[in-house]
Amino acid sequence: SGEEPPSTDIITLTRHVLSQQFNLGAVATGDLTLLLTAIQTTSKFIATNVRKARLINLIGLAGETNVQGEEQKKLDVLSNDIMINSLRASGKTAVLVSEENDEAVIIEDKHKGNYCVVFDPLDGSSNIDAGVNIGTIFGIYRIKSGSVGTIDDVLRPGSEMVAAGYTMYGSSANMVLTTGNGVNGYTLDPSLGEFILTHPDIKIPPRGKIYSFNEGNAMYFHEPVNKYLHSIKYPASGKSPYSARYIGSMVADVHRTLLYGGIFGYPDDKKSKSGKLRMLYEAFPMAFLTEQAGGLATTGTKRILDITPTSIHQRCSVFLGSKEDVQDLMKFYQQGN
Ligand code: AHM
Ligand code: MG
Repeated sequence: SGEEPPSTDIITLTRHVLSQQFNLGAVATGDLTLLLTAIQTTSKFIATNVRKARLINLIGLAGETNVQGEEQKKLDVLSNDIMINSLRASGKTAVLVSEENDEAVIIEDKHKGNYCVVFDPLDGSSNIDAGVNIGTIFGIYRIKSGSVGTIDDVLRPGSEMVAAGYTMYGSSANMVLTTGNGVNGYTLDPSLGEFILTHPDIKIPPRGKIYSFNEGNAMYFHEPVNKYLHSIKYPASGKSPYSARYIGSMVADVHRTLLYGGIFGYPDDKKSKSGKLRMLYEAFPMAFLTEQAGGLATTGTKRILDITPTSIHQRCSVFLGSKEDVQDLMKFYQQGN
């Protein structure tokens, strides 16, 4: 009896990404690995502060002054600041787009690198006060050759992203990442301060049993969506209806969809003409991860990753998940035409 000795061959995120980059041979300079190291640091910082916030009641105090007379920052502001500072300091970025900033951040020459990062520093913030899972979402483009770094480097189809991922802050912090060669999940080991490979080569089941929509919007949904939802709630006799699961935190809803299968949707509707989710830093990264895990991501009629955005905070309709479930949904759109 007694404890098992610890493994002395742990695969950290950095080791894993480096090994994948080695396989690319001459193409890899290590720059992407360094950039991902900066992103990991921001996720560790945010994970720690999400936890602390619950203890020291940081939440909701933005704008008020504490005993030292310093301004308290809300978690989303804090998360945005750490990301901008770390990404700039990495020396690997040229353009940053954040949900928290109206304008893109163009990195000055001294710190300029070859990558552009689009991100939502803390998504699902309406869930913070209830302690529900929240997350950071990011996508990475390489600047176009010859470019000095402008918003044109990010107004490109999602299919041109070189990497994308998210970190979910829950009972543990989980980072899920693709560099275009499958999807891997890593869990933060707080004692080591390292993300460790825990979910290698994530594949979405081809069909699931769960649907994840804010069905409270059904009165606004377009007909194909309501017909699809009806079909899974009232299936042909002998079949079981789907289960509903909706957290309202995209990272958590997509994380469950990647692991268990099923369909997540945030459609455009009669009220929200372009839907709610942001194309660059919500839809694209999640669509990239979903496709890399063997699933599909569509607006209902178009592959999400094929769209070319025309502005950085543009929204789009999103359905993603198990291949067969998303195909079933798309059939209702085809019938509607
Ligand atoms: P946010 O960026 O303001 O946090 O909004 C994005 C979030 C997503 O995490 C989630 O999928 C969606 O909004 C939920 O919206 P709703 O509350 O309308 O269902
Ligand atoms: Mg968001």
